[in-house]
Amino acid sequence: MEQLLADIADCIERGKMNAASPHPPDMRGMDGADELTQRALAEGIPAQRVLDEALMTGMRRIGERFRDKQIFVPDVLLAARAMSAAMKHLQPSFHSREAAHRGTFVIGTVRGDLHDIGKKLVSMIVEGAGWHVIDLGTDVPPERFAEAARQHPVAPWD
Ligand code: B12
Repeated sequence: MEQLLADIADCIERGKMNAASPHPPDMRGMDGADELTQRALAEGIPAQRVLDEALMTGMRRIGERFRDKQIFVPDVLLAARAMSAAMKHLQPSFHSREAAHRGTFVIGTVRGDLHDIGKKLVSMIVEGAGWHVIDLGTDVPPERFAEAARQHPVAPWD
């Protein structure tokens, strides 16, 4: 179990998305973050552990290496792709069983900013807690946030 989580973290760090992805060359043909995350969940490892101990570990390491100028933007992009491939398998585990929605939650990444992994993660968890999420995407100007708030006014009982 520990080894599988460590392997997923390595795949994120090295940008190994799935078995079909040719990058990195020394991992060609091996399973990637996509397959290993599915395997971890099938083996009964809780989604929260996969997230905390594998995916976030890989992203933290990538962040440190990027900060220390050991790697560059393309490497980070590959890691982000691997992270997204893994995250989609966690979504059902965070999904709410409640039928009633608590309200509407508008989210987006501010203008000039393209980072969206944290936003997707927050959206997934908020949605799982019973909110209807409107994701405005990335590089969103302030007017679009204001417009979305106008279109989805807070209900008097909220
Ligand atoms: C992946 C990444 C990228 C990818 C993004 C891919 C994508 N699709 O998102 C790419 C390669 C595109 C990228 C580009 C750049 N990046 Co970058 N990137 C990162 C990296 C390594 C990881 C970010 C990440 O996804 N973390 C994982 C997620 C899950 O964590 P998170 O974003 O922090 O989100 C959590 C919380 O913040 C919170 N949260 C997030 N959103 C919200 C919203 C709400 C409502 C709430 C309640 C909570 C919440 O919850 C999340 C879960 O815990 C970070 C370093 C780091 N360690 O953070 C740098 C980092 C953010 N990047 C940085 C920089 C400088 C850049 C570039 C300018 C680099 C360049 N020279 O071009 C460009 C900017 C492009 C742009 N215009 O936006 C800097 C930012 C410095 C700063 N403080 O301004 C960082 C910190 C790296 C560094 N140390 O220098 N990057």
